[in-house]
Amino acid sequence: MDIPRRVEHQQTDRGYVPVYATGTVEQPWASYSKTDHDVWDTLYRRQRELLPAYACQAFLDGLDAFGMGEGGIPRFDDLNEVLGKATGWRIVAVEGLLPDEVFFDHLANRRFPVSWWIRKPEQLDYLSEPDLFHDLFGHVPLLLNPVFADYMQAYGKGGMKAHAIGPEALMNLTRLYWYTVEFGLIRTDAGLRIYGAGIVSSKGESVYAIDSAAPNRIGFDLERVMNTRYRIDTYQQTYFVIDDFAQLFDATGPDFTPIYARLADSSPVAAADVLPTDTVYQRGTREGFANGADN
Ligand code: HBI
Ligand code: FE
Repeated sequence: MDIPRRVEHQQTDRGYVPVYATGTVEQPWASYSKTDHDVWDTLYRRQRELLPAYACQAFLDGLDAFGMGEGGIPRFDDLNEVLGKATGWRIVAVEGLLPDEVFFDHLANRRFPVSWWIRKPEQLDYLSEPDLFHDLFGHVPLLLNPVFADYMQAYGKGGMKAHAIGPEALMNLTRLYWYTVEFGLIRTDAGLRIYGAGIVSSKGESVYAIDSAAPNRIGFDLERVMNTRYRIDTYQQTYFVIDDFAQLFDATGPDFTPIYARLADSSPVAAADVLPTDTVYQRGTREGFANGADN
């Protein structure tokens, strides 16, 4: 892909630094190279083969409803036809990670930002920021599920409020996103399954999150999740398990302000810890856990 990612220059205390533009763009579909399409096909095929045994049915149904596996990078306009009719959500193409308040405003208005560029072949198994495959394959299929789609909008509205309250509230809310939308597990009759985008878009973590004896798997509790630190550089040390998407949506019902106030007085829980009050599906062996700072 030879299209440059748009940057703007921002005045900061370190001087005039380039930052990626935060506005939406048109998906430059005609400019994708054969390599770009091949990267999509490789990643899609690999995950589509693996996930029936690991992902929840709602994710698999969403993937098939979009027909994302027809070959080559899907056109956002085609997907928006399906998405708009189903839950009123729309994909918007962006340069990459957005400032929190810009991101929350998109979610609050049923717009999901998807990076328009896709990783290089040499980045197949890891890249440091969300690309088109992570955002489109990982996040968009579940937006066809009405309850999850409502949760994502409620989350965005909560984000706008948290942003107005301050950084501690924002941290609590970012942890909620991390342990649900990105790395969440859900109970099913067939056992625990994945719904988090960060897991389903990763071959290694899809298997690890369900099969490994190393991580904890703990029942979802809103305040426990908001108060738990996380790792951004390794597989998760703890996964939180919801009973169903309604539990997530219901959790966004109450006003979070008193919760933020309570959490401000308590120290956060380390990513690897298990509390006596936890509903424990698995107390992990912690084998292979890297030491070092949780986020
Ligand atoms: N921006 N484009 C994009 N995609 C994200 O997933 C994203 C973001 N900005 C902020 C962010 N996620 C996290 O801070 C969430 O926890 C809100
Ligand atoms: Fe993501």
